[in-house]
Amino acid sequence: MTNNTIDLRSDTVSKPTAEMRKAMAAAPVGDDVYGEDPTVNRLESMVAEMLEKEAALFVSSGTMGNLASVLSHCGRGDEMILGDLAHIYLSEQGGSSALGGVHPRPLPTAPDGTLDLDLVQSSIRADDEHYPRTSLLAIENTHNRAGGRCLPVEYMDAAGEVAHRNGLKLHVDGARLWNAAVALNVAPARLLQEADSASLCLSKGLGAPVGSVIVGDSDFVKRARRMRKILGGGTRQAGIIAAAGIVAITEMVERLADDHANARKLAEGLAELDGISVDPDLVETDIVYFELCRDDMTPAQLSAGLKEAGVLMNPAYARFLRAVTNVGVSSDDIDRVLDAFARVLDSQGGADVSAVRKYG
Ligand code: TLP
Repeated sequence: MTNNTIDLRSDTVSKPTAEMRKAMAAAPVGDDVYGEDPTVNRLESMVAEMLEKEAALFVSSGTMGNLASVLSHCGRGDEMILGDLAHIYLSEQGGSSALGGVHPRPLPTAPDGTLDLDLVQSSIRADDEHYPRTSLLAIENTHNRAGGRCLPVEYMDAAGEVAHRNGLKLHVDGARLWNAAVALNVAPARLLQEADSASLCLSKGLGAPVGSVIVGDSDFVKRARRMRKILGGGTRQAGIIAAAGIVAITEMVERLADDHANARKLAEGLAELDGISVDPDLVETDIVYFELCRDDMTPAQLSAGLKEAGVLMNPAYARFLRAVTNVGVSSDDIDRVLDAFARVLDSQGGADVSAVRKYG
């Protein structure tokens, strides 16, 4: 990869800013398993306050955040309702069933990332010895596989209402909740008003090198802290990385609007190209899924051709590829990406696909 490479594989590839590196070098630290790391404590209380929840917990990744949350809500044999395209269901190794014995009940995900709440209601099990106990509803905002779509406030509230009316908890995989808040122009706390827990990533669009934060009430966070420990996530002088997280939540949220504008610009440019199908109006945040509609080129060949032209993006599923804008990609870069596309689509494939990695 050269310095000129434009990396659209994910927003996870974003690198820490100079300000983050400075804050990391200067961070006061202590042993966080003793609860004595002042920088971790500060990050946790800032996030809890920002999201209007009683408490927060710094964890190593979005996967750990979701897993610790699900296992803090559900016992072995409990059932969790979630979408069949949810990241928790598709891309986290089935950790909640592998490690916690939690039974997943996947429901169809609508194109806008929502679940039909009538179907959620009718899928909740009756109290019968044949059935698992349904104890959790998990939703995702923004929804990755739905193309970064935002679930609006009304839907978030309604999901909480269905869950609570039936004695379930609501967990939100908010890996990109800040993107949703910026795109919807609403406070992130408002999106989580009815949520019992949420996991938010610092190391995606916000650019921190490592980490996620989970939020909820104090009892939940106490259970999640124990869960984090058994998952091997009790870290020590973690203030070094939490310091970058503090910069992320204070300095990097508003600029997500630039990533969203760049994603829209990319989608609009792609929509003009023969052989590519995408609806730019559905691009609400930083993620663009688009379909390659050509018989003479596979998504892996397109990806490999783009790589030779200095642009990285991954094939996703079927004939779809995914591009994710991020802090390392400028509006001018999007022009370069579109030029590269025009050139690669003009060629007849033939690029070496052996190193292409699939996402999704
Ligand atoms: N998504 C990643 C990876 O799956 C490759 C990506 O590039 O989009 N929830 C959602 C909605 C996510 O998109 C992800 C990561 C996670 C959770 C997990 O976060 P990490 O990678 O920090 O464990």
